[in-house]
Amino acid sequence: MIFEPEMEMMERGGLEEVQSARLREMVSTVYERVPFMRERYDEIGIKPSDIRGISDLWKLPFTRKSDLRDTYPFGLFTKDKKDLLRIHASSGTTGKPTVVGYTAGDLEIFGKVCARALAGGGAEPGMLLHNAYGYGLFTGGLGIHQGGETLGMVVVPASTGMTERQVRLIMDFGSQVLCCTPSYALTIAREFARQGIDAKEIPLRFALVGAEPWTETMRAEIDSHLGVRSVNIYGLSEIIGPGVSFECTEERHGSHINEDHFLGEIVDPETGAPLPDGEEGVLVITTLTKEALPLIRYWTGDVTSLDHSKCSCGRTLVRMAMVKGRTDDMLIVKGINVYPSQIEQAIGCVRGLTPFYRLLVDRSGTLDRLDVEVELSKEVFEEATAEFLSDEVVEADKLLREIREEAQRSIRENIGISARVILLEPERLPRSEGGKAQRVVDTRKVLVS
Ligand code: DLL
Repeated sequence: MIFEPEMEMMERGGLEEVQSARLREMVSTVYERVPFMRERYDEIGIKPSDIRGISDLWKLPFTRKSDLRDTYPFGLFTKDKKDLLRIHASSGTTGKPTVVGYTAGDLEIFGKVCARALAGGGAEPGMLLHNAYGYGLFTGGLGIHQGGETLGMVVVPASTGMTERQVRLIMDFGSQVLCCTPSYALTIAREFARQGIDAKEIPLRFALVGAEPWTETMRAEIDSHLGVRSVNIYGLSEIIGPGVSFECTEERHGSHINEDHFLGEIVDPETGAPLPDGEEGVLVITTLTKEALPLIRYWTGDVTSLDHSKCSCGRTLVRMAMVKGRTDDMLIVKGINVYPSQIEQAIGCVRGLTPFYRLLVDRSGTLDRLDVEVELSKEVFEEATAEFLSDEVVEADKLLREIREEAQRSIRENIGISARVILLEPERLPRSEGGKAQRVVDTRKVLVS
C-alpha cells in the first residue's frame, strides 16, 4: 500500500518543481530568522535570492552537528519555544546532546512520513503494531507511534527491555508488525526460541528495523527466526527522526527518501563535491518543509549511495543504499578504512558463524591489531562439543580451525585487512536490550599522558 501516492509517485519534473519552490522559501526563512546562519551566509556573500532552485543547492555551505552544539540548545530554531509542541534530543557519546524541536506542522509531517514507511513495509490500517523502539528523548518510539496512528493501526507502545514480556504481548495480542532496532529484533527472536515458540506460530508478518547499520545476513536471520519480511527504516533526529527513508517490501533494495520533505545529496567526504548515482559518499540532507528546525545541507556523516532507477513498487522517490556506517564510526586499522558493517558482511557468509560479533582494536608499539570476536552458531558449537566429548579432539579442532581460517580469509579478501578471528560460544556477547548495539572496543583511543 502507498500512503500518499500523489507525492510518493510524482513524476520527477513535478517533484523537482515542488522541491525548488520549497527550497527557496526555506533558505529565506533561515536567513531571516536564524542570526547564526545569516552571519554565515553574509560572510560568504550568499543571499537568498541567489538560490532559485535545487540546481543552486551546491552554492550553500554545509550545516554540521557542531553547529547544533555551538548554538545549544535552541540557537538554530526558527520558532519561539512557546510555538513548539515537542522536543527530542539525542544523547551523543560526548559533550552536549543534540536538541531538536517540532511545531504542530512538523509533528503532522513526522506522522505522515512514518506512516509512509509503515505502509511501504507491509503495514495496513487495522493491523497491530508492536513498537519496541525506545520511548523518551529518542525519536524512534514516539515517531513510529505517531506513524502507526496516522496510518490507522493499533499501536502497542511496548518500548525497549523486558524481552520476555515483549514476546508474551506479541503472542497474546497477535501483533502483525514489529518495529525495533535490528539488534533488538535478534534478541526478541532468541527469546521466542528460548520459550520454544516456532517462527510459524509467531503472528508477526512484517518488521521495520533501523536506527543502526545492519546487513543482509542479519536480515536473513530476522526473517527466518521471526517469520517476517523485514525492511529498513532510516532517519536521524536532526532531520526529523525515523521516516527520512524506508524500503518497500516489493524490492527491499534501497530505501526511498521522502524527497518532497527531505532533499538528499551524496558528496565526497573529503572535498564535499556532489557525487553521481551509484557512487558512495556522505549523505547530505536539506529539509524542505520543517518549521521549527529547518536544516540546509545537513552533513549526516552516513555513508551510502543514491539510485534514481525505477522501482517496481511504483514509487518515484530516489533510493539510498543500506548505510555502511557513519564517517566517525569508520576505523582506520593499519591505514585501511574499515566500517564494522563490512566485517559483519565478510563473516556473514561463513558457515557456522552468527551476526553476533565485536571488534577489538588495539595497538602494540606502532602496529594496529584487529581482533574479531564472533559467536558460533548453536549447531556448530554442539557439533564441536560432541566431538570433544567423544574424544574426537582432532575433528573438533579441524572444524573450528576451518571456520576461523575461512572467516579470516573472507575479511582479507573483501576488505584487504588481516584480522584475528576469535570464536566464541553462543550467547557469550552482551545482547541488545533495545538501544543501538555497541560493536567496537578501540583501546587505541585511550590517551597516554
Ligand atoms: O536513530 C532515528 C531512527 C529511529 C531511525 C528509529 C530509524 C528507526 P538518531 O538517534 O538521531 O535517530 O540516530 C541517527 O543513526 O545518522 C545513522 O548513523 C543511524 N541510523 C539510523 N537509521 C539507520 C539505518 C535515529 N536504517 C543515526 N541504517 C543516523 C543505518 C542508521 N544507520
